[in-house]
Amino acid sequence: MKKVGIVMGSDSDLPIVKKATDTLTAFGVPFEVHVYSAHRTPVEARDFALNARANDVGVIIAAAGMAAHLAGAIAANTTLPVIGIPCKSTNLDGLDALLSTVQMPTGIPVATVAINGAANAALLAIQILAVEDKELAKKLDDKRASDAAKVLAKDAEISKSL
Ligand code: RP5
Repeated sequence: MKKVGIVMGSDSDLPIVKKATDTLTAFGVPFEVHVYSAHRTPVEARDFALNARANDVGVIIAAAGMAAHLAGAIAANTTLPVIGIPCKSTNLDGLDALLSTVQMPTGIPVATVAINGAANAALLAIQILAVEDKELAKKLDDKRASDAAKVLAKDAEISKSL
């Protein structure tokens, strides 16, 4: 199976990114994690993107806050699918990162998840890998079924109590 390559702009993003690594671990999907910044370490971020396909990466997740150029900068240097996680920071509640991640110019797409949406970023990465992997697709179906069962259990509980 191909790996998911995860890049975050700062180690301060790790508490958010952890939800992605936990999700990938739960699905048994291999990943590698790096701290590379589009602004502070542009050369390393670029090299990671340029070499990702050769390094057996199938999908990239890029997480960054503030003027979060990271996912776009990575996407500029690879044709692997790139999923951007806009991270919430103190001043603008993540709106800054959301807009700079989602508003990519035509030709360089970034699949942007919600602010701090790291679990969904991992699930989307898994869904991309599952296009060619029936076993992984089955795990996704099982998770959907188990999530639905939890909601229906809550529905039954609430209906009974009110
Ligand atoms: C971004 O700036 C990082 O992704 C992080 O979300 C934000 C702040 O970084 P630190 O100053 O905490 O290292 O590049």
